[in-house]
Amino acid sequence: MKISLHFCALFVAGCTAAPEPQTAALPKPTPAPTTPAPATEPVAAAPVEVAPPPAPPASTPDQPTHGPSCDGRAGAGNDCGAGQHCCARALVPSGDVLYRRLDSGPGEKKLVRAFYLDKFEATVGRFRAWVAAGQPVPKPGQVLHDDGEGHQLKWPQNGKVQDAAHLEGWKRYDTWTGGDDHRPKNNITWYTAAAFCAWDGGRLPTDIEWTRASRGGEEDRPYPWGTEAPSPEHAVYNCLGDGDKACALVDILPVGSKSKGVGRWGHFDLAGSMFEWTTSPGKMAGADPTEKARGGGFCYIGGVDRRASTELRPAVFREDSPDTVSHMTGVRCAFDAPAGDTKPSPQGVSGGSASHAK
Ligand SMILES: [Ca+2]
Repeated sequence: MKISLHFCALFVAGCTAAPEPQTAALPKPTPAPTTPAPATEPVAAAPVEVAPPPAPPASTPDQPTHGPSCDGRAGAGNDCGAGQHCCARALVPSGDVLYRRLDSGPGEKKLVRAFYLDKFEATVGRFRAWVAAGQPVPKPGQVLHDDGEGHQLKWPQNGKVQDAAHLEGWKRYDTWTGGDDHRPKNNITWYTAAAFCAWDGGRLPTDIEWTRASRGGEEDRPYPWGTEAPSPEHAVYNCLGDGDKACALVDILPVGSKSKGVGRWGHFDLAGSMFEWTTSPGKMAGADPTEKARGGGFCYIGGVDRRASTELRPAVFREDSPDTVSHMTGVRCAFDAPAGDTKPSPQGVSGGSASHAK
């Protein structure tokens, strides 16, 4: 099934005809396997170890806290989302979310501790900074996330990331070679995403954290921006990035292009653009056969597949092997919030991230 859809995508030129993962970490597309097993093993990068993340410096609305991924190059400076910092983070204050697999049903109320979340999906430029730094990866056994309740997520003994030669994917939609480093980086495995965030001083958001940001927490929004029906003003979806339904690389817009679709706490592109890898604490990374990615994708809806607009809802996810790469999947990093740091970000402040409560 996947194979036929894939070939359909190649020759009908419709990204939407291939909603399934492109399970090959190769520059050129190959038919996907019919089993969940990873199609290829990403090649291990040079074993550069991640230094312990530095303590986050105090930030102000004009000088957001950020890690080494924003080194000032294109797509990694003050040039994302109408002049905001590409590494700007916004606080998601502690509170509840109704967590449910689908939109129906009451859901299960979950308390989420305060955390920071990148306002933007991680750009190509930020990944170039990671490559320039030697593609650091965590040490085996390094704690990637501690939820404070006895659950830790650790980097495994055999954790592999894509090396620089394997960071490009299906050329047709490849942002790595696409010429605009303000686009979100796609074609990354879960491991590559997790290593990138760890190097940047953060981690992957948990699936529940991501859902709280996207639903606006207690407001339980049907869409990140609220209740208004989706339109191309809200999100990058349905291959409408360039205003035309034909699917192409130009439909993947620079991050932060849809200010009308910003979430309750200032996050862009929570619906549409890329699916974003998430995780759950309390295990060894890669121990589960699949990981979830939420909040995409730029070409997931419509076309041959004709999925409904409800696909922009926070409940939508894809579940892939952590070795999977897809032209529709990228990442947005999360960061632990220091104790007492609970003030939401001021909205509408250029480059703003949350102020740190003292
Ligand atoms: Ca997204």
